[in-house]
Amino acid sequence: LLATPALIERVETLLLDLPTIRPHQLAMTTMQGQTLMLVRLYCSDGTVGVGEGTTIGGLAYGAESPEGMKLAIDTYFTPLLLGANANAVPAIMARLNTAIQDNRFAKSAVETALFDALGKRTGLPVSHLLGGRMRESLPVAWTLASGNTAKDIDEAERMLAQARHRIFKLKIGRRPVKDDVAHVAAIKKALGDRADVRVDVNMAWSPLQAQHGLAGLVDAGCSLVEQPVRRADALADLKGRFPIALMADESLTGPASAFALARDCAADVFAIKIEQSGGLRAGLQVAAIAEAAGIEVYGGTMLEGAIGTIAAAHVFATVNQLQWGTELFGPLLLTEEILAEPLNYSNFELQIPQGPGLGIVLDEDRVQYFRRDKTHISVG
Ligand code: MUC
Ligand code: MG
Repeated sequence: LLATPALIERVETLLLDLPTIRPHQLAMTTMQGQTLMLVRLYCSDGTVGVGEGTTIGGLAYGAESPEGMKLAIDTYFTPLLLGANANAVPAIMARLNTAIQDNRFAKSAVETALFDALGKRTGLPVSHLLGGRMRESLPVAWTLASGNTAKDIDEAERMLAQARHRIFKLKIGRRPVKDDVAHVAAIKKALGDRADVRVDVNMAWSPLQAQHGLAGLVDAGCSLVEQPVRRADALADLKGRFPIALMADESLTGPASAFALARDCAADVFAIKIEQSGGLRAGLQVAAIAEAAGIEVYGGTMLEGAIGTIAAAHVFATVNQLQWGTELFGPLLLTEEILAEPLNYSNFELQIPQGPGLGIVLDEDRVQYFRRDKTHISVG
């Protein structure tokens, strides 16, 4: 089956704009919607692979934006992809990594599309192409980020009642530290042992603020704090000083940074994200470094839509231990469905699809409807 090359004949990129169910407030921005950059690879055997790139608040989170990814793929990735043998995923990624610096989110989208096509070609789910599954479903956290304590408690109660989530990540770092700590304490008090409460500071605290913040979070009953400070050396200074798990997110930009963080004992937990790692296999390399270093693992999100979420789910299906579960809730933050059949979130978990490739089918009419450029609208 794979003896005959499947050549990449066409590369298509498009931007989809989708509203969020409510404003999503983080330390650095408030999101009202999400933009998905989709890439489709059309191969000579008739298979088509799809991948997705997202960011948070345009350029608010990092150096890539959906528009920038589209431009990079159209201008610089496409000439390297056209005519390449789509079966040789590692060779294509090596070629991209040699010719193109950084652009990790765009590379993750392209590698997702390559694996989706390879899976469709071979009849195997992406998780099987990556070595096989440890689990068939993933625990999924929900992010409380309405900006209002009472609203967040109501939202958490609804999630618990629906058996959708019992792990809650609170976005803090925008207000004074003591107000943030009071917000976390109020939510944890309301939810008690029914829920695990964690926070993400998105680098907003200085090292000194973090000393106060972590002490307060311990008293509030919070189990984990994600990236409270910007610098990796400041993370390392905090580690082990408070009885709360310290998780690296923004500091983790792929295997080399994972190695440095592990060497410097800078985190208890790694938030592994396929986009931030530079792809699916790079994400697995980060997981391998974590395992070797005795660092625990969490399946992170860049608030991807269904495609990026399921690509990450296939990766997290294969990691040995996933001590902190995942936060693969991205599609649930969007008002609009772009799949023919929605993802299955039930019993606090996301079921990993069984079909070939990513195992999902796009609703093409809806994809076309939400396209930013609307080139599908024919006049007359
Ligand atoms: C981040 O910083 O982890 C994940 C969940 C969420 O609400 O935002 C993201 C990004
Ligand atoms: Mg984070």
